Amino acid sequence: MKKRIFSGAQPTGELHIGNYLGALKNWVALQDDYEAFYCIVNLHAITLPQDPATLRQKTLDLARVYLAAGVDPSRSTIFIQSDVAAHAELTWVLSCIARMGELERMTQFKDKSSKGSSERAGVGLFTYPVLMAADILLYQADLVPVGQDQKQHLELSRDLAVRFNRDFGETFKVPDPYIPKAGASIKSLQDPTKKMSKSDENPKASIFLTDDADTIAKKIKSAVTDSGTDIKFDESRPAINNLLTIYQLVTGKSAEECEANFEGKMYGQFKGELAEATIEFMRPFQERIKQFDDETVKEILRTGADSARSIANATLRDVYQKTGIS
Ligand code: ATP
Ligand code: LTN
Repeated sequence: MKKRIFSGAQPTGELHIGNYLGALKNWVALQDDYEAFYCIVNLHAITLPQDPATLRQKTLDLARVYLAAGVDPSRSTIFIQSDVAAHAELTWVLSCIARMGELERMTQFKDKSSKGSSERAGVGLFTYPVLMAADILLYQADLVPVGQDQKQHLELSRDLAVRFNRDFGETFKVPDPYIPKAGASIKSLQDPTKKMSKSDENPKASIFLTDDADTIAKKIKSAVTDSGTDIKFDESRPAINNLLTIYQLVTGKSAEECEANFEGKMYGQFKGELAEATIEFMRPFQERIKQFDDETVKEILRTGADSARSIANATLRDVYQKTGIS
């Protein structure tokens, strides 16, 4: 029996190369060895205000991104979170064993709830990580491939699984995170101390998956660099470190090969080669994304929801049984 993986992304904003290199790329690689579930987490999306028509469109667009990136619906299950009601139901049960204190410590909540004032923050934003735990635990996932920013949420999922198992008997698999060594936190091109983010108001900070060749080249050219001239992996020079990490991941070269390639070269030449390699890397994805029409995508999502539902409902039934809710 293959082990299971579960992951998801929110259908908000446009995906960037950080999402691709930190998450999607690994989703595609892992589907060879694991039984994979890839979810479009639209219930998470509404923890911040969304325009309904845009959300509906982005949900479909994100499924198209998964497919174009290489997630194969004949091997992996792709589905929309709200199509499987068990996600919301298990969230309620888990929220009854989660503690205020552990949710208050989540750094994403602190960042997204207008800096420190929880008075006006949505309750959904606060309980966001509990919904994420429900996503994962419903499928008895062994492994969860995510970027570094999700590590803390994953630890909470593990804690809730252990607590439930202790209180009600063995029910959930305790999932392990899968955080890639390189690419787990791609930084903003304009401020390498911040992660590249969909919600960055400066469009030059991120390379979006839909950017054309010219835009990619311009963004890389205007990326900030550090003082010094060496093009080497060096944590103390975060800008070059970030650009070199992108180069390494889009070319598939080893760290040593990357450094050797740029020995004695100037930043200008490095950026030129990085732009070229990034454009080449994105090209097949950008060709493929045009191939999936709405009807095909909807059909894949319907089939995906059907198979997800049968697994999720079995776990939920067990949970209700054990907690006396039946
Ligand atoms: P953003 O901050 O860009 O809105 P998010 O974490 O809210 O990102 P999702 O689309 O839900 O966005 O994330 C999908 C996946 O991409 C997650 O596994 C997340 O960890 C990963 N990810 C997000 N940003 C980066 C980044 N800069 N580098 C590497 N991985 C990232
Ligand atoms: N919070 C995640 C998205 C997400 C997720 C999940 C990832 C929701 N549920 C379950 C892995 C497993 C984010 O990246 N913003």
